[in-house]
Amino acid sequence: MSHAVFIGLGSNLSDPIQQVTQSIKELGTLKNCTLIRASSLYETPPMGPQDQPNYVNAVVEIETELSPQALLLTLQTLENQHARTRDTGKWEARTLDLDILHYEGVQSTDATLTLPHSGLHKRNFVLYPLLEISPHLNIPNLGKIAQLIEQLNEPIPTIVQPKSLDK
Ligand code: A4P
Ligand code: MG
Repeated sequence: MSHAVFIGLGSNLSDPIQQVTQSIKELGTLKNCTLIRASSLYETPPMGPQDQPNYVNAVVEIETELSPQALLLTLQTLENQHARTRDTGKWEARTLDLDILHYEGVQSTDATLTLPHSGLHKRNFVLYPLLEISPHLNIPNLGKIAQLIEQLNEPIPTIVQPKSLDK
């Protein structure tokens, strides 16, 4: 059975636009996954330590037959293929970060996989791309994306690469 899943992408090292563009393509070629939609690419100031470059962020929707845990492992493998290192402090610069934002029908408070993602409603670089690709999405226990944007009350980040029509 196939599930709708939303994934957040972020990068602020080693040509972030290319890192994110390339990994959107790679997400579309994963076994048991189909890329449904990809947002524009947004440039956002770093959340956390400020002595790091701006990020490029985007969100994609996929359909997958992978379980949440199997998908997490698959995404971590993809991060590693992008030379992602994990020996730095919290919220430090990275080549590629792939977070599962929402997995249809699944809620979990497990620290290894929290669903929906614990930061989803606090990040304008997640909410605006989500609104762009799925304006009617309703997140369990949180609400509709437009409402979450209104509650967060932060401006839309700058689009650095508009959504491509041929995705
Ligand atoms: N984990 C739990 N739930 C999830 C989930 N829903 N999706 C666990 C993915 N992973 C999840 O992640 C740490 C652990 O979270 C994993 O072992 C997994 O089991 P990580 O990718 O190894 O490390 P991380 O990303 O540094 O940790 P963290 O705390 O998840 O950071 P975030 O929340 O990803 O934030 N500023 C801007 N402008 N844009 C950004 O994208 N990103 C971060 C990182 C900081 N500042 C940013 C951005
Ligand atoms: Mg992460």
